[in-house]
Amino acid sequence: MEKPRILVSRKLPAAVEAALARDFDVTPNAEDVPLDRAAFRAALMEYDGLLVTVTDALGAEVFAGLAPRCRILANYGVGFSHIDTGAAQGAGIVVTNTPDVLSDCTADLAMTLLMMAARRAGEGERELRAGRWSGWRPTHMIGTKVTGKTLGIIGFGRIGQAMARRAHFGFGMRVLVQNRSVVAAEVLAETGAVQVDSVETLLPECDFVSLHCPGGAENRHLIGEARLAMMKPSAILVNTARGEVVDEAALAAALKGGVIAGAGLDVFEKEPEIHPALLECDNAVLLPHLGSATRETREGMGMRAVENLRQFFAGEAPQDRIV
Ligand code: 8YV
Repeated sequence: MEKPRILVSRKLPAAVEAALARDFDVTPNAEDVPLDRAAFRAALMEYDGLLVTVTDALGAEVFAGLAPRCRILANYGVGFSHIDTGAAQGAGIVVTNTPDVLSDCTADLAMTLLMMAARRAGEGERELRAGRWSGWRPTHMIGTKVTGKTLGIIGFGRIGQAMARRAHFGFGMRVLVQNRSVVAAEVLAETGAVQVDSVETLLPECDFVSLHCPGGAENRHLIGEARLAMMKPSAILVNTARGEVVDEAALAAALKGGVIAGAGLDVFEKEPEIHPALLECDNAVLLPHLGSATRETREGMGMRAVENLRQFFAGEAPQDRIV
């Protein structure tokens, strides 16, 4: 039997490309340049499956009017707001993602951003590298203590829960969570968290707020001018979820105007473009979407995507099917 034809949209870790090649007729992306809309439309007609990433804009227009050969989009990543899953489903295409394997590393990075913003690590490194450090002094670059403070977590899925464990058991933090559904009592007990009824209840209580909800239209600009104003002037906002969850223009204005004290961002509204006003904020720590960027996790994500493809083409239900 012929192997299914799979197009891989970006260069993947070598171990993942080797695993894919065992079971599939793979077309890799050796140049590692993102495909455009026309290339995706052509690929949908030529391949049995596509392995895609967050840099692939797969909106409804990509699927419009096609009767594709492609039957599965295996997304390399847990977030899938770059895919119009309804349009994919309408074209007869199954969509899968890669949960679990990236929860620890993404939560580690959220904690990294929280610590960097609290302790002004980005500012300090910039000062030192620029040759501007004049030496130790009692009042130099004073940050804020993390241990024992209150952390608010918006979105309490696997990554939010991993963040809560780190904050509560590692840093003795009080953890409040807001989630669209009721979180089971045993999950709250195991993560040291307390659920509150709304974002509005959570924000004024917290010294740090970390976003772990999905992106997409439903959460677009969940944090904007009005909700930033509900936070403490000393508070720090962390976003490792999706850029669109935060109104970047409003955030930059809040950081400049002292409405909140700092921010740590790993995701942006128009990646890889960064809002120019954010670049002017010394109290913002900005990272280039590194949440899952460890060797272990990137390989784990790849193996999980390969497993979804294998299951699908073996006629089984892929374990991480979204639609
Ligand atoms: C991935 C992410 O690297 O999994 C996600 O949702 O944001 C990242 O960790 C990215 O999505 C790769 O496609």
